[in-house]
Amino acid sequence: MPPADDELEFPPIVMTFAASDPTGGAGLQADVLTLASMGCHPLSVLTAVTVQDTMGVEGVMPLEAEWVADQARCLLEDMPVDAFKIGVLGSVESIAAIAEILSDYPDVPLVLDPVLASGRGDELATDDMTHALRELLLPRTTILTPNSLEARRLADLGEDGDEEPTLAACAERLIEMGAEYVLITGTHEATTQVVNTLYGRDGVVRADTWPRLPGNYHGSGCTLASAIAAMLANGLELPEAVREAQDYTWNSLKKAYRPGMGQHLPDRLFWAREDDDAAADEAPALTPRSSDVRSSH
Ligand code: PXL
Repeated sequence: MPPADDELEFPPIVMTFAASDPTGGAGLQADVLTLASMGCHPLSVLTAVTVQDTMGVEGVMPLEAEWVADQARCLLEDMPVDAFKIGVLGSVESIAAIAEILSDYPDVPLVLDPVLASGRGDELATDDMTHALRELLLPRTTILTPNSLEARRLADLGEDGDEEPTLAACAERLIEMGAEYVLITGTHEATTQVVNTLYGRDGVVRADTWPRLPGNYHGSGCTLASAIAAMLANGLELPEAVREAQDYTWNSLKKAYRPGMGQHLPDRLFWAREDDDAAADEAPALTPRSSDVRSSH
């Protein structure tokens, strides 16, 4: 019997390797929400479990590398994957196992978000893991998405007198180490606007300036990296994927909410909540819960 039409068509598939963040703000949950919101089917490979709330990380328990590898292999034998995305890695052993798996899929783009610490400063990678990431994953990376602090730490250029290395020098070094493109986000820089710069082998490919938003956000990096993976899986050229993903991320941050006592969480479904008359005719808009309801905490 020929396959039914609905068996022939399905959304692009993105596999994410990430740690669980039970707040739903960052990590695996952020990736799944972003990928689904951008029209992809997410496959999730858990690398570690964290205990955290919107104020900070209380614990991290890496999964055994064998369990990480088995989750990925099992899925990859069953389904075609259009892009990979990597966040928190858990352990040096898991980095090695993931690198080995990726080497079997050389044509599938990889978005590597080098999560070294949470936005609140909790360490999420050891020095050994940073070293393994440089050695084993950078040479296989299509696009690396560090913030400026991560870019400086990963490039490890030292200081020239009192001068910090420029972000352009860090990007150049990271590309020398094997990444095809590096997108350095400027949220941590002391600038009135946020400038995100995409570097390729020939230097700056594009620089996008965004109005700096007032909140303190949890999961913005995961959202951006997943959104890039989603756009690559949808077939966009890399500079265009980066542009679309930044736009999506900025809008999700603009509509972020603060359900707890700590950081704001991006609203990856902002577009579904838009109270626009045309959409209201077709389906009821999702109504946001007023943050005032819980302000007495
Ligand atoms: O935002 C980076 C990040 C990624 N993954 C997990 C996290 C965090 C930050 O806290 O907890 C699981």
